[in-house]
Amino acid sequence: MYITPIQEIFTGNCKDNCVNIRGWVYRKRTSKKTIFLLIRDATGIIQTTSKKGTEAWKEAGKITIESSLKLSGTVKEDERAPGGYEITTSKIDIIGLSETFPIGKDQSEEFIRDIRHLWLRSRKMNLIMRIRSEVLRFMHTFFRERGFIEISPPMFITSACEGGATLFRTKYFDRDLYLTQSAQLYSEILIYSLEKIYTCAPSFRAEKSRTIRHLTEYWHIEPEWAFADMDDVMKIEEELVSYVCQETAEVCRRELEELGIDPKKLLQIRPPFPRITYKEAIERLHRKGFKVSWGEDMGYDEEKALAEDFNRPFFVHDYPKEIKAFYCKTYRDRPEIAMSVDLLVPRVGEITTGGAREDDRDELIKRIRESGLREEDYDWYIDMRRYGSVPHVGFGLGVERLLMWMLELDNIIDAIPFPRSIRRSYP
Ligand code: NSS
Repeated sequence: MYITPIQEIFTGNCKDNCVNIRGWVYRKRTSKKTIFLLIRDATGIIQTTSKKGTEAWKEAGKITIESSLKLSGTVKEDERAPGGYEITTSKIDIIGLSETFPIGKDQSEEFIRDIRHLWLRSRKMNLIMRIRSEVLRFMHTFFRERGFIEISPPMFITSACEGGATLFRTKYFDRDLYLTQSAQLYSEILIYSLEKIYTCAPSFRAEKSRTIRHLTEYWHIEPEWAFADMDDVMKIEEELVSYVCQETAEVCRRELEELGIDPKKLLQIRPPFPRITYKEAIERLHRKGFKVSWGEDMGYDEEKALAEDFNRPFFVHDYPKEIKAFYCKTYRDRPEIAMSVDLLVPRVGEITTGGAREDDRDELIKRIRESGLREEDYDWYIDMRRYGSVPHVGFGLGVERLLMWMLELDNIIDAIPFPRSIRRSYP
């Protein structure tokens, strides 16, 4: 028996046909002569009517919100129905009757977080998860079309990439290891063989504060490639973000509109993105009344305030080396400046960090020592620089941060099915 996906009915191709659909009861309303069931499947929601006196009416009477069912009937065009089509029901087979579904009018944030396993059925989460899947696909396509090879990095690691403060330590047989914060150091190994690689994997950060843009487990897209410079990093980043926005606006138009997002907003995202130096960023912030001084890192408030000047994605580059990681290359004529670049977007702030990697062994050792790290923890990383070192670059993009911006989400937790934070690791 062919099961028609609900979305297919709205194409108009099923008009006056008998169809079978399968799904869950989304809403139920009873009038004197008709029971209206809104049925949802993975693809959409359709209204069905069961007339008094029929077999279908009896079953429709018994059925409860969120029960699963198979339903057969005839597709009718009807202006009054949501989406312009409804099904006149001839038969209902209840598959699994639902107890009283706890998500009704009470949709307070705390409650919804407690019952994530049920909230993921909501229309909002259905749409976000669909778009998330497509966004990931677009990113894979983008890199593959440019000759980048996907590699799978380890999750258990021996030393920090992004500082000890956010490392998760974990028992590993008779010793301790850490959960990865970034694939970067391992990706750098692979460029000596494959030249252009990327990873799509989780990263873990022991973020102790709860914010709207931090998770303890997030998905990280990280390309790394050889024979490239800072300009190449910014070019690829703006092309990637623009490509993902364009494709999403085209392919996910229906989902975006249902979420209340105008696809035109994403279509406007095109390269080149404005570029300002860290120095200029600090000057702009001073003019806005911020007290941040040269050498200090920018926080969320500063990033948001800067973003108001642009109202679109923009780069901040050339940071003081003290506030950037040990692996950042510095300018030979300006050793206090790191070749590091962040991509910032309105409302969310930083969505990527990247730049050039120190490729000189002696300079790298100096930077490791200056950063208060132990050389022996980075033996293999330093060792690579002895054998045909090359200028190379890379960056890391937080998938949930990107989605948070694109989909205008209030909180990063809605960009991932099972968000982890200091307080939440359930379900
Ligand atoms: O720490 S980063 O700024 N940089 C790195 O990890 C580099 N090793 C990446 C690289 O060059 N290959 O993190 C990169 C991005 C950052 O811009 C955010 O978009 C995202 O990762 N990020 C996060 N997203 C969600 N939650 C948390 N806690 C988080 N931390 C970073």
